[in-house]
Amino acid sequence: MYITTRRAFIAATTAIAAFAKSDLALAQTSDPQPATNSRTTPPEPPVGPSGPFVQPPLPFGEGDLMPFIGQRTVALHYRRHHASYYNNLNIITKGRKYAEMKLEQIITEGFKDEDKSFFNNAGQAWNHDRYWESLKPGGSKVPGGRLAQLIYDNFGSLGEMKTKMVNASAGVFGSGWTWLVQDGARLSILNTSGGDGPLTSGKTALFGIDVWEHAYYLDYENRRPEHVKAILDNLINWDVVASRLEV
Ligand code: MN3
Repeated sequence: MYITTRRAFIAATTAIAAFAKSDLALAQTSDPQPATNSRTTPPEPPVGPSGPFVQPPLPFGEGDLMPFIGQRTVALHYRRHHASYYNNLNIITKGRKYAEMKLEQIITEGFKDEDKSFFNNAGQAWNHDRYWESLKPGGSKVPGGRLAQLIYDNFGSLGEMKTKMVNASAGVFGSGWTWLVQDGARLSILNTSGGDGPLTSGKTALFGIDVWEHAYYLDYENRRPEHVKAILDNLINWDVVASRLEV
């Protein structure tokens, strides 16, 4: 009994020491950022080759989507998750045919070849590029022009479209995305799994909401629909969404 307890004690103290050490390392490698909450801003991800794939800059400050998406969520999401897909791509495409391709081409070629690591990393790089672009602090209120008309024709109202999208997002099992897509005069909601997106089904992606847990867990815990609704009501850049409509 004594040995078991002592072993457990040693295991526990070793784990605590290792955790404290990694926490210290995290704090020491962090770059200075304006503090918008009490947690330390995460360090940059490990750097692979710097090209040929380059992660686009965020179109807003990391704290600008508050209170709907927290500063730490955006920092982790952009600097760790999104950056890692670019980093991985630069590593795995070295010397391969994929190094010469655009992201869209890697997604369609990688899908055909069932080359999942290329497909997933290019897919996630592309999905996130478009995700950040379609968000705007304060949103742009409501869609106008042809986009508004198409939403009306296909869903009856903007409110109904949002409700359908929130409900659909709850049905993504595990990690994935919920999209508003266009196919001619038809708009619809599409769920995709993992790093997949609308390109593989030939649909035009108007915008997608990331429903991987890393996108919302720090702010909303497991309340995914609440997060999706907050984005739809407050952060969508409808002007960017309208600019993606195919004629
Ligand atoms: Mn993500």
